[in-house]
Amino acid sequence: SSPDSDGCTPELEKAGLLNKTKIAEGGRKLRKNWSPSWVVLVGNSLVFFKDPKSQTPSSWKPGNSRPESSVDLRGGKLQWANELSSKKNVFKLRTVTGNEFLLQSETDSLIREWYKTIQSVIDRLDRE
Ligand code: I3S
Repeated sequence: SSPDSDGCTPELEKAGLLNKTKIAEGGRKLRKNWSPSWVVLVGNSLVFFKDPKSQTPSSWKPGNSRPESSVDLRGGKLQWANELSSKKNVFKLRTVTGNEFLLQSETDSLIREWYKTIQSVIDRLDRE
C-alpha cells in the first residue's frame, strides 16, 4: 500500500526550478524582481523555496525546509503572459487575494508541463 494510506498527507504533484517574480500584492502593483525559485506543487498549494541549490525533490519534506512563501491555488487564475515580460515562456498566476506572480523557464516543454499541472489543480478545486 502507499505511504499515504490514510489519505492525510497532501500529494506532491510536481517540483522544480523556475524563475519567479511577484508583480502584485493584494492588487497593488510591485516592482519586478526575478529570481530562481524552487517551486513545489503539493495539495492545493504552490510553495516557493529560496536557495534552490540546497533543494532537490527528495530533500523536500514538510517541516525540514523553510518555504519562502506559499500560494493557495483555490480560486486562482492562470494565463500565459508573454506580453508582461521580455522573457519567453512566462505565465501569470493570480490568487483570490490579488497576489500576482510571473513564472518562467527557458525550457518550453517544462513551462508547459507546469502550466498544465497547476491548471489541473485549479480546475479540481473549482469542481469541489
Ligand atoms: O516590466 P519591466 O519593468 O520592464 O521589468 C524589468 C525590470 O523589472 C528590470 O529591473 P529594473 O527594476 O532594474 O528595471 C528587470 O531586471 C527585468 O528583468 C524586468 O523585465 P523582464 O522583461 O525581464 O520581465
